[in-house]
Amino acid sequence: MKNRIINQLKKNMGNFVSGEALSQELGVTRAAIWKYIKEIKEDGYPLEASPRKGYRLLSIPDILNEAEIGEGLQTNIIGKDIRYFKDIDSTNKYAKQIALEGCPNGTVVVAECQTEGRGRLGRYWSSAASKGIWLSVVLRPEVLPSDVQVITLAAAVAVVEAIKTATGIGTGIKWPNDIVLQGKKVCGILSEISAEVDRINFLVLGIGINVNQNCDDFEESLRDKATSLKIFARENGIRPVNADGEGSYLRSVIVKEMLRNLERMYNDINAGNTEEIINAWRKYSVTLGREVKVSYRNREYTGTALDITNDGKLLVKCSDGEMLELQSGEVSVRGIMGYV
Ligand code: BT5
Repeated sequence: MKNRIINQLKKNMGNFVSGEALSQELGVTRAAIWKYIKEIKEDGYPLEASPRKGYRLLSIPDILNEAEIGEGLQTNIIGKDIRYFKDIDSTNKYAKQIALEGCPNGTVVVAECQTEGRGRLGRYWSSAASKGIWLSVVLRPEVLPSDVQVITLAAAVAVVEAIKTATGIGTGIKWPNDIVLQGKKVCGILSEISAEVDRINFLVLGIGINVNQNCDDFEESLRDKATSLKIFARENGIRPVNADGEGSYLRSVIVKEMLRNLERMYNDINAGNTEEIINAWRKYSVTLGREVKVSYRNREYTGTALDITNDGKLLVKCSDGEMLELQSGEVSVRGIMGYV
């Protein structure tokens, strides 16, 4: 009901809608409308209330709730069920919990703020309130556990393409799945899997995108390695599209694009078509063709990143001629010339 009221207010943006009209249109009492309006205000919608004229929505806020993401979302599986939180410890943690309880394939968990956002290997993920996209998708893919890496690569491609479409900004992928802008990280992806030997129970794709942070929204230790779309646009004189007058991007536009891209690729992967995804990944990669340093099984190697395999492994030709085939998780790869 709340979403229906929000939609009515949006349809009449800038104009008053009376409580009477809302209650008649939606078939609930005036008292119920009043209760929902109070909640909608608390959710952050800028509403003006006039005792005689009713309620007026002044602008569309940058909120990632079901009403904003769900409206015009062009998917059939991903995001049909959206769980929205103002605060949560970690969207991945919650997503794993509901996946175990049997939530539908494609359920999206999204939060304005994470108090315990996590990176890979238990590392910390900075998740400033309402400045970024902190989101997890529960998937139940019909592929073997050994093929799961391709889904993580697909998520990176989905993010790069969504950012490009929504903002015009071109980003690059650092293997396996960091999204970077001028050598700084703008997005990280954490995929966690529950599987048996020959079957995936579920996969949680956790995606963190820095959208509207200013420099001082990042902890000091991150300022030289993290950036946001807003900082990048400002530093490069880019006129923001899908943004407010302050240059803050509407995060829901990026989310919708990303979920749509992800679903397209998810369907391809289930149908066994991964070639296009791998090729797109190659196109956006900032790792391939570069000199890299690799820490692998307690040894350091220097070499050139040649390619990725069809199941997402990175091929590195070491300076002594040895070839390495690297699976994410077991290695750390650093560019020799900067952060690739
Ligand atoms: C990642 O890990 O890059 C995966 C991050 C995934 C975050 C999402 S948000 C929604 C979902 N819920 C979660 O709890 N997590 C996921 P990793 O490659 O290990 O990178 C972590 C490192 O990136 C840290 O050690 C910092 O150095 C750096 N870092 C932390 N916060 C950052 C940020 N906001 N932007 C850029 N770099 C950051």
